[in-house]
Amino acid sequence: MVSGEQGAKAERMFALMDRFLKNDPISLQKDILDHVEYTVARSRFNFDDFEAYQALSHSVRDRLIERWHDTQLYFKRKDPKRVYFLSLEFLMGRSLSNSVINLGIRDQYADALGQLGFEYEVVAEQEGDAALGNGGLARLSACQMDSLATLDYPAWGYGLRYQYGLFRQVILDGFQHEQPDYWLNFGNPWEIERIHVTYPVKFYGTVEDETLNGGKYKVWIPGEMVEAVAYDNPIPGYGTRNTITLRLWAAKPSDQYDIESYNTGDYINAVVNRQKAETISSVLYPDDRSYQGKELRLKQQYFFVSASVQDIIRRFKDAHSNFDEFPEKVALQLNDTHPSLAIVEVMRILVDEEHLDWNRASDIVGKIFSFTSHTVIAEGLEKIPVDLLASLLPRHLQIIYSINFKFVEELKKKIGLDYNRLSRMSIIEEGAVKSIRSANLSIVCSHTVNGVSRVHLELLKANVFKDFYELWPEKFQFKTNGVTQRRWIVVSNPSLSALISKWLGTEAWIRDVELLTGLREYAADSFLQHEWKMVRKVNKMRLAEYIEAMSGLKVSLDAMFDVQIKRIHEYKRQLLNILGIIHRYDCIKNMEKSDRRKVVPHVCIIGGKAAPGYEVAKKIIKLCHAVAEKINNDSDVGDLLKLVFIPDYNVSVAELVIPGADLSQHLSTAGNEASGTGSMKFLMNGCLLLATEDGSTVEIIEEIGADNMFLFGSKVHDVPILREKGPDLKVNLQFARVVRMVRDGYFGFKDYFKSLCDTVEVGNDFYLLGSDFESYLEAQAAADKAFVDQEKWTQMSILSTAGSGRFSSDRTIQDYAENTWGIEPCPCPF
Ligand code: T68
Repeated sequence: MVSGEQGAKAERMFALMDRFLKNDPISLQKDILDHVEYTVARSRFNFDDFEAYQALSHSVRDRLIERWHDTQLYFKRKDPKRVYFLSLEFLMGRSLSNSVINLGIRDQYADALGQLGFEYEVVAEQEGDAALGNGGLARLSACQMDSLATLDYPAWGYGLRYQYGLFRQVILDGFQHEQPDYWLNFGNPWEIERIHVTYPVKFYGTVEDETLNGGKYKVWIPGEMVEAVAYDNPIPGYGTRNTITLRLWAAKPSDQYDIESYNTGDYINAVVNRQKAETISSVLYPDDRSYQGKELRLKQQYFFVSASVQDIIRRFKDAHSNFDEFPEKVALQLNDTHPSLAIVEVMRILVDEEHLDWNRASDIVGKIFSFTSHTVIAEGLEKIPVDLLASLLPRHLQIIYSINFKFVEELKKKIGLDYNRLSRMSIIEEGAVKSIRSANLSIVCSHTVNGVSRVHLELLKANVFKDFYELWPEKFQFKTNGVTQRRWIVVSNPSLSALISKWLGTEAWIRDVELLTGLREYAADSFLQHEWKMVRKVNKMRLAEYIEAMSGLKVSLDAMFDVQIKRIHEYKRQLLNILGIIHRYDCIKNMEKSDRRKVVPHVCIIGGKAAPGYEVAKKIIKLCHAVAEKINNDSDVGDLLKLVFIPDYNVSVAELVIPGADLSQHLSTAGNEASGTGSMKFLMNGCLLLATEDGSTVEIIEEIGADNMFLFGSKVHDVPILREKGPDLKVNLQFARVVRMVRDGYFGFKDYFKSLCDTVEVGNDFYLLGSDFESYLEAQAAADKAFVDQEKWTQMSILSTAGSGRFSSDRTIQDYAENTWGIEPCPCPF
């Protein structure tokens, strides 16, 4: 109820406000100049591109905040069931262009800047990437946030605000070096620091018993306390007022603790120690497939889930007093096992702090959590050493033991005393290092377990989660990944976007991407083909300019731009690509000069980061440079073959490279890539795929048709058989020859590459490069043949875009919302 005085105050405030910020050219120009003067503190008569970016982004931020406030207020009023998406990684990339497109004011801003003498593209280029993640998993989280906002779902993202994002890759003499990414150096206009939204997070200490009102409870007396401070990043939806929150937590020293140490007289050391709290959110772990059992990593995981869970429970309690309603209001999504301690934290708060009895708490937990796995291999599953947990989170270890005890007791009733199976399914792994199996904890306590493609789910059911699948088949589902067409077509490829809208006669596909299928009927239309080719050519030109600026290498636009960009991994087989390039080079060298005219020229582009401790991956990067050095300087070859390594691959580099690619390669050994999302971005941009039948590619084939792709290699079910069969005596001679060239030092660094060559020798070739080589070369030849017929190629390119609609994160998110989280859209009215 608003009192008379409050009402009058509200009236006054309203009168003072201009209601909504205006988007006409003069208002925007004034706004930008005001920010130049008052926010950036530069003269409005003298500011550079970077300062223009700062002012522009603050002006956009103001508009985001308006919508964000309205959305949050509306959610509060409506109190719908919300989904909370917990992820240790978000790879957001740049925010400016995405925001102005989603707000529908890109052109207005471009005009306003133009009037002030600045070029929008140049100004937008000033922004650095927010790289708070490693690879596919992290970029998927970012795409899903965009879809959650666009589809009006009442959602929150929760993560960590690392001060250092994913390392910058610098190449010196062909070797990868890592440099810290202190991304907050120049400020970050896309976040809002919420100094009053803080939670204490406890670590170490002891657990004691307490009796209260006749009940017996556990009390955790912490040995260390850290403060979690919220940083909110507004995420605007497209074509809607809804703007949701990505809340990232930063660690700060806590004021509630340590009074004692100040009294010891060692003031300086006490302050220095206090400051150490900040290390928790200081740096992102750069490994994307392995766990290391490190204390800092565990601290990060717990820190972020504890703050998030406290925040979620606080929000629930603001409007409700009975926890039985919790599952009607809250869905918690675990993005891989990294946030799995959230399960234990909810149990701890419900039982120890809210004093619910165990069964009731456990029933609530079982209804709210869902878990998505992103891995296929058993070695990729996270394990937390029990000793580490016992010291860092003593109460959580007790809770896990209790969960496990009850689970195993139930299990015995169902499966009897099959000790092998019981021990495989136990949350606790007994062994040299006794550990908690995070995946088992997540499966036992979630109502749904999702895979990220159909093949992935099949693999989970057959291998790593087999025992659980047999116990609870209904828990297991899959939601094939998708990517957002807003960023991956509209932002990164504006001319293709305009062309699509022109031919479809509508921009509705930006929200309803299935409409892209409408392009199919024009795929053979020569006018569309002509325009399509022009757009692609301009994008290739942009990429060629980038390559030249970066490496000095001039590349021919008539060549096929043949791209493989992704994290460097043995299973992703960049080595297969490089060996294929060596083969191509070798063929050209050994050809009659007159035959060279028939060769389809290739510009091979490889980019990606290797985890700092991953030696084999680093050698692959060096080999790529060594081969490039030889080929690019060989006058026999000229424009027929060039090899470029694009350093420091990240989201904004991808936005530039993908629209300019003719062919993109996805070479994982079948059964190793849970889904793969890069291929979807290429597809949307009309790039043809050369791929193994792995992960989501199997579903892509269904949409695009195998005829419009270049498929090769062993299939998922062949791989175990091939591995079992052992060394193939009929080694492919061409393969043996190219490996031998590397081994013999044809590209230099003979000793250095020896161990890399060993990884693909007969009997040692775990990722089956040798077995797949012949069929890889055939697929390459098929791609070359298709490229010669540009009309046909363009038709295939149009059909690729037309068939890409199923791979939008909008579809994935809608499926999650309806079938996993049970939430509904909550569109904020204008
Ligand atoms: C990727 N996983 C999958 N993991 O490899 C890819 N892991 O097939 C899939 O498309 C994508 O997830 C989205 O589902 C990752 O990216 C990690 O980044 C990671 C990070 C830390 C620890 C383990």
